[in-house]
Amino acid sequence: MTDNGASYGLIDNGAVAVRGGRIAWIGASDAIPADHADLETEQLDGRLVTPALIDCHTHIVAGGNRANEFEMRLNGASYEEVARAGGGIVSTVTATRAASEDELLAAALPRVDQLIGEGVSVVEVKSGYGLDVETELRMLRVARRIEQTRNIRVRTSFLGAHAIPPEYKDRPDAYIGEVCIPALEQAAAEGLADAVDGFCESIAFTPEQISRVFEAARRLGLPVKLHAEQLTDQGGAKLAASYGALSVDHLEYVGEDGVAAMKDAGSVAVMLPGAFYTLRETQLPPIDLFRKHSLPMAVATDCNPGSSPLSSLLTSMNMACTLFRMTPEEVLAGATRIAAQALGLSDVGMIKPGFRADLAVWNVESPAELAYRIAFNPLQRRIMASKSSKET
Ligand code: DI6
Ligand code: FE
Repeated sequence: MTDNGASYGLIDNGAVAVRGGRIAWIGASDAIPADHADLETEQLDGRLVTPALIDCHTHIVAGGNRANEFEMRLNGASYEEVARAGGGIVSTVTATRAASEDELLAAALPRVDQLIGEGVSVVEVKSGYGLDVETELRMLRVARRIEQTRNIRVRTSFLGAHAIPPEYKDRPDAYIGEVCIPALEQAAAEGLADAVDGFCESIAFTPEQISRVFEAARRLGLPVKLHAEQLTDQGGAKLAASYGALSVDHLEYVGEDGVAAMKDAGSVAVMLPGAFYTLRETQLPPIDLFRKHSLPMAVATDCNPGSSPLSSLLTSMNMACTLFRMTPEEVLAGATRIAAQALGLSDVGMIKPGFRADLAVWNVESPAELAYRIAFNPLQRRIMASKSSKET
């Protein structure tokens, strides 16, 4: 899966040597170096081995669900009627505020387990349904507890600038100053945030408001990422790039100037076809522009109760092919090597000496099968050698 390598970097009849939870060697099975002869061997019987998958964009910790408004809309209710019935993102905020840490954890785990069952080794988890200091921190604590409860690695993103809570309606600037930035400072002080995210959109925050949050992130030494150009072009990609963003996510409405700025900044474009599908969006992200600028593309679930109630990364990969016309090789890189880059991780997402030995073993004949089937999971097993052995 290296950049500009052979197709998928595939090795026929390959072997991988693992020591202390790290990849020690990879090559042809008839060429295993003598210094690995002492290792216990395990036959995978011709199965495909890939890096374990990485879901680099989720809102997997959230209270309640929005099946009722899904049903209301399909029975003809208007957006206003849904909103009046307490629907939309605010309903998830209300349910999240009302839930205890244990309840939020219990609700998240079945979704996490589905990802693990598909060979996922790292999941990114955002806050953003608390929108008050206490609940934003609670969401991040739950995210950390996922890592203690399950054999998976978690990266957290503070997303206080996700929506304007009802008590700050029409006062977004006051929300940023009085709630969002203080919550971020506290999250950073408690080591709860690995990155800082925001939602730059006509229905959320302006570039000016987001840049106040990013200035705070910079002071705290935290990397940034941004939901941008999902519904309209607000110039969010350029703003995020000016802060050296790890990734800019969604991007259906991004223009070439935003793409070029992201390329210069080394940012990843994160594709979220689950939200595109659920919202029945028609504006496609400009995949050809990303290719033209060699902008790395990741693929993630955006697992959330509103716009993407999806906890299958394999399905996201299928959707990215069928809806966005990405290639099966692009989506596999997008859910491994490039997803790692989107999280600022440099020792996962490839099977490479020194990298963590987190692998997925698949019952398929070719890698394209991973993205080809719909709602079918060919995982034979996931190997998480790096988490089970002592980290050195
Ligand atoms: N973009 C989205 O699609 C979700 N958040 C975001 O920033 C929507 C979240 C929700 O509707 O609950
Ligand atoms: Fe999102």
